[in-house]
Amino acid sequence: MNASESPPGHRLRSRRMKVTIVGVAVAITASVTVATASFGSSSGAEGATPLTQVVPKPVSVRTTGNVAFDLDRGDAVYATGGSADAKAAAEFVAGLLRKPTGFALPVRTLTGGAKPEGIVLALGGANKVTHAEGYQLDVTSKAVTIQADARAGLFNGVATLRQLLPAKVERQQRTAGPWRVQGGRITDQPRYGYRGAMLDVARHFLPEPDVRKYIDTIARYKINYLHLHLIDDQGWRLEIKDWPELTKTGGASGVGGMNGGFFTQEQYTSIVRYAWARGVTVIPEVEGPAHMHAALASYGKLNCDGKALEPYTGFVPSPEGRLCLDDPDTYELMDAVIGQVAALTPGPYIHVGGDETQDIPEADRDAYFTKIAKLVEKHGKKIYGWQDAAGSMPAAGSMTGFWAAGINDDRVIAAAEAGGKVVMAPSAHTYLDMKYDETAPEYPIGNSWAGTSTVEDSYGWKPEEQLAGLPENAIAGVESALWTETIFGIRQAEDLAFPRLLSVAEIGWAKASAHDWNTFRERLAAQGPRLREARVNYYQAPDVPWPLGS
Ligand code: TNX
Repeated sequence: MNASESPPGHRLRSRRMKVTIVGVAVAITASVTVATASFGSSSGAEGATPLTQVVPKPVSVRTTGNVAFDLDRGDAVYATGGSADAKAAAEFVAGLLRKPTGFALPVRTLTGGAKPEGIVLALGGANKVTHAEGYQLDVTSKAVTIQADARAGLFNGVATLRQLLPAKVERQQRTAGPWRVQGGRITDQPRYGYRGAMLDVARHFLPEPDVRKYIDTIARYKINYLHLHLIDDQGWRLEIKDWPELTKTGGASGVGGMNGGFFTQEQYTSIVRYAWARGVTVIPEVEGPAHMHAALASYGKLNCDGKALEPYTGFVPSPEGRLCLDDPDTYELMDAVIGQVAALTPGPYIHVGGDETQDIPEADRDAYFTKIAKLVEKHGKKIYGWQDAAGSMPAAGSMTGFWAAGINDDRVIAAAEAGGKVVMAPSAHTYLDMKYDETAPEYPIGNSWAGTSTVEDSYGWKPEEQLAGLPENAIAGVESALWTETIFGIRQAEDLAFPRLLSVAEIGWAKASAHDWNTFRERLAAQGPRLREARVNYYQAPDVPWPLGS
């Protein structure tokens, strides 16, 4: 519906009928009318979020001065006919908007001649967007049209639209409009195809609703991969059929003996589906050959001496958590785990760990990952591992997670030169478990071995400058990591992740020339009320000018 064309009195009249007995409310409504009348003639977009306020920053934004779109009761969400992807994006956006608006927002098929009123998800079409993740978003008085060439582009367009609607759109209860979007056009595509968020559910288990909430938030900022750290010394968090002790014994607790738990295969599948329905692909991590104390405590036969370890609840890595590298049982376990995880995961990658394996002789490390790589290939997936495993995994088609210079650098570079890709997750900037500041209110949550990290620190880095000699075209993208040794539950997780994860999202999405802390912190501040409305906990970092009350 048309904000600039529709008589403002129309909307106000119906609202006034609802509030006739509340004199004060009538007076407020009247004063809004005056405000709209006095400024509205020059701008039909009164009160709308500026198109420039999006995080991560879009490639190009053009505002059409006095045009705005108002989502109304009679509007629908249209999807290109015959496309399951367009329908999925349409269902997603309709599902988001129905609760706060109270509108029916039926999903309809887009037909050739008709001029739709509402939200349009158009796949393909005349104005081709050339990047698989790119989109074009056009706002006229009649419709918001998101055009893309592929599913991912549509979901990225939807993430942008969410931020252009008023912050109250994030509410879970029905709320009065207007649901106004500034007129104009955004044309956008990412710098990198990989924008990941790693979540450690092993150190302290985070149950399904917490993981879903995390997915909801990362999807708002166009993060397209959720890397789930499912296994570590302190906990085994995924049911593996025929190996019940892994979760019974290995999943019973976490750091400090707290927060045990695990996902059944059904729960894991439902997380994978939930993520995909929001444009996020799950990458499961099967750790090894170190950080495997939970498995070694679950089965005696996995230990070189045949005796099960006591479960480990310490904070630092277990000194005993190394698999028995020559034992066939080790590879029987890994075949079962990788096979089952691959079958449950539609995404292309399996992460195979490699954390803290530098003290394993290189030949042994190579032998282990050669066997693991064969299993990953046998089960139809691509291999992803921490930089410690670089050079031990076959380079072609692989992905390496870089977290600090000085570990295996030559092998990381050699793998990149031989066709492997590298994900940049420098711990000093992207490890979300680092404290913001030793004295900040969230203390004592968080680690500090990579230093403290302010929001500005999380934004102030360049992927191409982290490892001298790394070919730039080998960089697949960026990843933020939230390790949970110090974290209990989603509120603490969110406090550390937000807003810093938004910095990493922008570093990964926006082109290098667009990175600018001073304008970013303003756009970031505008996310405060949105996160608040969505009941996402975030740290009110002093380096960001949060609006009053957010
Ligand atoms: C490093 S860098 C780790 C994790 C810890 C984290 C704590 C890397 C691959 N591993 O095992 O949880 O530090 O900040």
